[in-house]
Amino acid sequence: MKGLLSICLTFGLLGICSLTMASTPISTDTLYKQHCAECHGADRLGIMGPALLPENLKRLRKKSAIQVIRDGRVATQMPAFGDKLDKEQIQSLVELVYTPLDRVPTWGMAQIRASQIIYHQPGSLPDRPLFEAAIDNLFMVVELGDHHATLLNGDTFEPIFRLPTRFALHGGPKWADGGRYIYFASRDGWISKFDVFNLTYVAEVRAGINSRNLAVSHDGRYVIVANYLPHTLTVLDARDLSPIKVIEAKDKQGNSSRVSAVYTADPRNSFVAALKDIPEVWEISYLDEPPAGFSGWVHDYNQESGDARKEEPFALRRIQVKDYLDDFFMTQSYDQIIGTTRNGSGQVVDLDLKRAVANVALPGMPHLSSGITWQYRDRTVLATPNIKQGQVSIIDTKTWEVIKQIRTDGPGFFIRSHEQSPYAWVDVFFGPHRDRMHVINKQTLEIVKTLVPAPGKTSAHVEFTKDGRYALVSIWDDDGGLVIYDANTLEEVKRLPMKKPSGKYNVHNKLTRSAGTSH
Ligand code: DHE
Repeated sequence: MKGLLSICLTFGLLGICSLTMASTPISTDTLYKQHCAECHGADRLGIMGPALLPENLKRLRKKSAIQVIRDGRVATQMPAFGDKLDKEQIQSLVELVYTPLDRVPTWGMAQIRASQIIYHQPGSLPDRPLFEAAIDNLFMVVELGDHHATLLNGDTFEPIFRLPTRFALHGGPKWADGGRYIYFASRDGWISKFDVFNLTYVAEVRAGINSRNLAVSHDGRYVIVANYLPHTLTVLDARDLSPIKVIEAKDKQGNSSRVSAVYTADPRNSFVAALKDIPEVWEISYLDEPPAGFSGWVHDYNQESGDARKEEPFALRRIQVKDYLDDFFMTQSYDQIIGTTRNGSGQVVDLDLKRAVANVALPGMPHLSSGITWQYRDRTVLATPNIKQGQVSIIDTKTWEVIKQIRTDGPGFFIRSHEQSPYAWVDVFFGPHRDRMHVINKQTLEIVKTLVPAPGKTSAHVEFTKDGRYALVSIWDDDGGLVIYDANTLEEVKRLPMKKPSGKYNVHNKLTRSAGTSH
């Protein structure tokens, strides 16, 4: 283009040339490289953004895909391109992403195993921490700005160690073994196990090409990873991340699905996973002897023989649900899940009864793991913000009635509290007031204070210290940080500079399954 411009200038043909330049179509491949590849990958297999392949876009009609490119996608990092791309260019990109790849790379047991890196064999490192701090009040803070994480002393608020992470971590890292280890997951499928005592990674493996999240069984034996690409769940040996099993996410007819998310249901000794393209929830037992009602091996295979084997762990129960589940929370007793879909409907699914037992009115979609519960008068309520509308829904977990909608200054991602705190904190992640943080009184269900921790910068995601006395807020900016508040007086106590800190995770609150945070 530059060459053409200089010829035009040289020969004084600007009128003709500008016409030529304006009408020179930019190829779809170039458009994709310019606007999409950085997040979705040059190969369309996903990096920070999801994989853009027909098999992963089954639920998105082309008309909606055009809208997403033009206007952006609410509650994701997908921006609007309406001011950069014209109608034809958007249409051509849509055609591209619905075109199958010549070859979607296989990511099965062999590839996963080949990707495994063991830095330290299990049991080879000392069992005493290299630093002085109460282990159960440590925080891990994920800093998205430069792909690092900071291990923070939760008593002194002094950073202990800053570690590089894989590119674009997402979702909560999971603590294990009383805080000795923590497992991270990146959007491009890497799972990393970090030894907190020795301040070093011990193992890594790529469990998927485009992954959602990970869960660790409460007995500390297994890590499971939910994948968008391929359509699988990967089970790993928690000791060194060796792959144990790849479970294909398929219904009985053989239709495959992305996996929305997977969590551990500790009291049930099982993992619970929601499928995104099949209206089923799966409960996967991690007991050696699967309990009654579980069967498996319809679509999974064993690493050695390639055959299904009944006697292995990870037997499966399929629960049919009324609609696809994009997100879900579990109740504190882990017997019911509250599933939501992008179109805004909510359903309560009873894991024992194996069916949906109630509908919940949730306008828009809450972000996964955003909900918390507390005791309100004689009942337990569930509270969740909404990534489409500026409101927090307070729901009675017995009747599943919405007892209050608290209006906020904009849609929010996370609400957090602590058993010892009278307040719940909710962010305003989107819109002109994204620098605000509302504090809600848990007994009056009113906003009692709106904080602005850093004017003009998004403040989001709160986590409490072990005793609930302090609340840590992220300033979601490359030049951001943590602001620590006294959780009772709501006065600022300390500020720590960090690079776009996203979530932060306290050992005690996570491992004791505090009702004020996600698990
Ligand atoms: Fe998240 C948790 C899905 C967008 C930051 N997010 C989760 C989890 C899921 C999920 C499945 C639970 C994982 C876990 O902890 O085990 N997130 C989704 C989406 O579907 C959505 C809406 C679209 C997408 O991009 O995939 C989405 N999430 C975002 C963001 O845009 C955020 C704000 C920035 C980012 O990192 O991409 C974001 N998500 C987070 C964070 C958690 C999370 C910080 C962990 C919260 C916690 O306290 O546990």
